[in-house]
Amino acid sequence: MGLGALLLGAATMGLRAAAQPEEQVIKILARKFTYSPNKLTLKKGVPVVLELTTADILMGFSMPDFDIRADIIPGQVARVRLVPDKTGTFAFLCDIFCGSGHETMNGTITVVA
Ligand SMILES: [Cu+2]
Repeated sequence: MGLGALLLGAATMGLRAAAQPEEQVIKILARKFTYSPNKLTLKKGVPVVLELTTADILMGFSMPDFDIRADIIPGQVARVRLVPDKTGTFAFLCDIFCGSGHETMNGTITVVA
């Protein structure tokens, strides 16, 4: 969290904006009934932006352990910022019923120190 807060603070103040490392963007494509990728590894305290898109119908993205969720609307990009503040392996899942197979639509994010 410390490093993330520092970076964010500097970026907010506009200090040497060009020299700031850009936040890592991770694209996740949802489709019946999978996410691709469905396994990610992140570093604790390092912010990332998840760019969520769907290849077919409306999907959800829910990660209760980090209190984030989004609708993934066809034709749009849903952006979710995440700063993992704890280590472990955490599940994400589709929380909008999308058909037979919806129940198995999930993945994990592993956060390492
Ligand atoms: Cu679903």
